[in-house]
Amino acid sequence: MPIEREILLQMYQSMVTIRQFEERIADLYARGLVPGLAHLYTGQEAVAVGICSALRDDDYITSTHRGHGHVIAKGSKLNEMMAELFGKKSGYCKGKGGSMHIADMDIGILGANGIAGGGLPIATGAGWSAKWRKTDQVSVCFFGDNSSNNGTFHESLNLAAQFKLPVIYVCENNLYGISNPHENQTPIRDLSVRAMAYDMPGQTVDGNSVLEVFEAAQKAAKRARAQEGPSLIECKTYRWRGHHEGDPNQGERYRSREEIAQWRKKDPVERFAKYLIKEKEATKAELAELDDAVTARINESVEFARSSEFPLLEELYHDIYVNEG
Ligand SMILES: Cc1ncc(C[n+]2csc(CCOP(=O)(O)OP(=O)(O)O)c2C)c(N)n1
Repeated sequence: MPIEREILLQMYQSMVTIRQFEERIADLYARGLVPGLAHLYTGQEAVAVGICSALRDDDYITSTHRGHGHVIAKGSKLNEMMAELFGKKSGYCKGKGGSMHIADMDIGILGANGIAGGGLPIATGAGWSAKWRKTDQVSVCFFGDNSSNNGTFHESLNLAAQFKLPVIYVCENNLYGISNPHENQTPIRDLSVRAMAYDMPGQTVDGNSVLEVFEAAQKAAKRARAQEGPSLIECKTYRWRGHHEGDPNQGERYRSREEIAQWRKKDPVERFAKYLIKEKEATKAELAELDDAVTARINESVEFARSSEFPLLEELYHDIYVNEG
């Protein structure tokens, strides 16, 4: 079925927002304005947007240490995100969490997570809760190729398959775990074959094609809502920048400049823009206008973050423990 123009343009806008948000973070980080760690998602935008475009607002996602893309695609607020990255009081976690701790319960974002594979049991639990409550909500778990070697991956998939939980496991295979290439950490090439061990559908898709990812996500969401159980989608993609901004590896150490250049040619954002123009869904000028509107939004969020206050030292231990009394 053809996808409505409005949805296509929303997808484009979301991809551009992720790209621009992160480009700005790279710059702000280099200027020393973003404390802590920032793991950028640049190059992987089609995965987050393709998956989240198949979800409802009340569906759940869990995210990773490389989480800006996932949470923007699910609809998180840019001002609060930017302020959190600046360590300001007006941020999602009052400035005490930073890049890896964006959560927004109102729109089903159950949290980015600094623990590799940490989101897998959380998404599985959310799926179980939805099944119990008979809400037909879907729970999506984003995780990396390296994290799929953790015990949490196998325990979660086993549990979800056994109890037919409405979960979509989305493995973003960006070919590296920190500096360790895929072939040095995992004996199989396509991680989607692991689905077979848990009797669920497994599919490998081109993670740089937002439409291919979207189609796979729609199928998996339909299956989940029909109580038919979980699915595993592996998206092959690439991260353009180093593991984090303190490791701006651009080809000197564990991967070559040529490899990075090859993947940059497969830019998911540019590719989608070309598709929209070719299919006459938008003109070049319309897309440029959209890009400018996104830039204005990002500028606004930087201004919001800059002009916000840092939390007070006396508040250091506030909001850390739940008050059970
Ligand atoms: C349980 C745990 N083990 C190890 C680490 C250290 N660590 C941080 S990121 C990372 C690699 C993650 O690679 P992958 O899951 O492929 O995600 P990517 O960074 O490629 O997006 C590791 C091992 C961690 N954060 N948590």
